[in-house]
Amino acid sequence: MKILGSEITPYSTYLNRRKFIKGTFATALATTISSNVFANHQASPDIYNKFLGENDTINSYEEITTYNNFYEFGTHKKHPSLNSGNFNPNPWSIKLEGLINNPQTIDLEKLLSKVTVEDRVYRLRCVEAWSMVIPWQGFQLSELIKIADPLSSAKYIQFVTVLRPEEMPGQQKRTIIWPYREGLRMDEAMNSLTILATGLYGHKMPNQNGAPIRLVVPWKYGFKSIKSIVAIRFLNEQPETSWETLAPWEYGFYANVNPSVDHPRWSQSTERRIGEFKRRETLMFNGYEEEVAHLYKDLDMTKFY
Ligand SMILES: Nc1nc2c(c(=O)[nH]1)N[C@H]1C(S)=C(S)[C@@H](COP(=O)(O)O)O[C@H]1N2
Ligand SMILES: [Mo]
Repeated sequence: MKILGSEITPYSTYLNRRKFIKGTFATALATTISSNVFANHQASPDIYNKFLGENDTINSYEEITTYNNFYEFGTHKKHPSLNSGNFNPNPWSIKLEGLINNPQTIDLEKLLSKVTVEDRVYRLRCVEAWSMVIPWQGFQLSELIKIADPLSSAKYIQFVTVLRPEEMPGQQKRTIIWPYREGLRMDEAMNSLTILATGLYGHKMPNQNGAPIRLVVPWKYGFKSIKSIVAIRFLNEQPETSWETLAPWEYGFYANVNPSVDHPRWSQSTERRIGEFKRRETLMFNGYEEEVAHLYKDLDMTKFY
């Protein structure tokens, strides 16, 4: 696979890159992406303008791959990049189960031949009040849901991360209940913003970012975007999720980015964009209000945080 220059960027080039406006950068990026390993990958520069605001610049490859949350490899931001070298995500398959017409274990390569992998640049807002802008490659979760063909009784989806304590040193400690689990309501899962990402910056997904396939739900706090998924379950009840189980007063099932609902231990009204000094105002639904606000018109968002 072609190695992007950004992986070995000298400091001066890196500083220059940060100044690029999104349009310029997007064009350069799209050219590189055309050599992507995925045969069905479609690079489209327009997507960058479609998903980002005027003030957004894409974070560097270094930032995105060395400042991570992935407790399976440790609890510090540097741990995932330092400790994920022994994780081998090849080959990979995903079990589709529960209230569906087509239960199966689907090989990832086979799945990728059935879906449309495309570029999506999204803001990622962590509940810890930092954020980044990440150029993903992925496909809409709705495409996988169509393959599974859910029964009308399926109202929720649960996602499960792989359990491999021998390759994931963090799983040898009892920081959370393993494996990591997350969930969405069916309409959230079907929303066109919700993707399963298989790469970033034109690379296959790095281990520390959730190789080989992870969820990205850009209007929710980062912990909803579960990594290294091995099972997807269709359920008629709201599923248990790792963080809500651990501390329900701090982390809700919905976890919609909301500047007016604070975390009990800190404010959510502003955030630190990685690479910037001045704090930013946090946007309702992380700036994706137009696309998703209608999903919650009947929900008390202070109660269902
Ligand atoms: N399996 C798993 N998925 C996970 C996590 C984790 O610890 N384990 N951390 C979450 C959190 S809190 C965030 S902010 C994002 C971070 O994604 P990134 O490292 O690619 O930026 O991953 C989410 N997905
Ligand atoms: Mo997070």
